Amino acid sequence: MNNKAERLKNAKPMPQAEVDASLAHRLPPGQTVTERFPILHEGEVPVYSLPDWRLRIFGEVEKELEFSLEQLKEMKQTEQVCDIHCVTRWSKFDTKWEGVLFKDLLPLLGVKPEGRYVMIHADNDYETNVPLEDLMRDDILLAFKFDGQPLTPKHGFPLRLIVPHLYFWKSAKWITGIEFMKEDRPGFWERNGFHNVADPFREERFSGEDLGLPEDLWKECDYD
Ligand SMILES: Nc1nc2c(c(=O)[nH]1)N[C@H]1C(S)=C(S)[C@@H](COP(=O)(O)O)O[C@H]1N2
Ligand SMILES: [Mo]
Repeated sequence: MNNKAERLKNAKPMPQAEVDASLAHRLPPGQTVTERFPILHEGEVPVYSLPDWRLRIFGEVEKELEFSLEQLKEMKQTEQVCDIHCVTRWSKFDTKWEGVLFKDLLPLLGVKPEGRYVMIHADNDYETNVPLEDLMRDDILLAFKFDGQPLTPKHGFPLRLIVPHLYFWKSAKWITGIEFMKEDRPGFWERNGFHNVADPFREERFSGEDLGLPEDLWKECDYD
């Protein structure tokens, strides 16, 4: 099993921070609220030449497509506020994002009826799988901005996905492609000990075995 899943399972319990009773229903089991914004990823923060940046659409589509940043920025931009939940047990309430709703992009993509599963491709060689049905929800965003500002490089500049109802590893930073597939296929963390679905309210952290214990790995990581 991958080290990260192993470390999470073996970590010591951490006391749950107090959360206001009116917000308690928004905090999934085993999570702690943080005001900060931890930075978590594998590998280096990618550096881009923006004129060359493309979002590639491929797999079960009528025709492969590419979108430039300008094309995506010319589309309708939507602002939304949502809660985010990381499998390393931090949750952050009321995060504000802005960008293109996936459901606004989808009609332009010519997806074949059999393309019911999606692999999100990102730098560096990151990938995560989400069923198309999940991405068709009203709150799935290809986000350019966080809190009214362009994404910082560490949080996914120029474009990241936001999938609020699943653990945050599904919200790929630095996205480069959207692949439509006939069959589901596990992404990077999904192949390395993490749950394929990843619903935080059902505590779907790990694949197979029982749930791990609370952990404080994220408290040592970078923030901004
Ligand atoms: N491209 C890419 N996206 C990624 C990751 C990664 O390693 N590479 N890590 C994921 C994980 S595990 C988490 S918790 C969130 C963290 O996002 P943040 O650094 O903005 O908090 O990004 C997700 N998206
Ligand atoms: Mo994560």
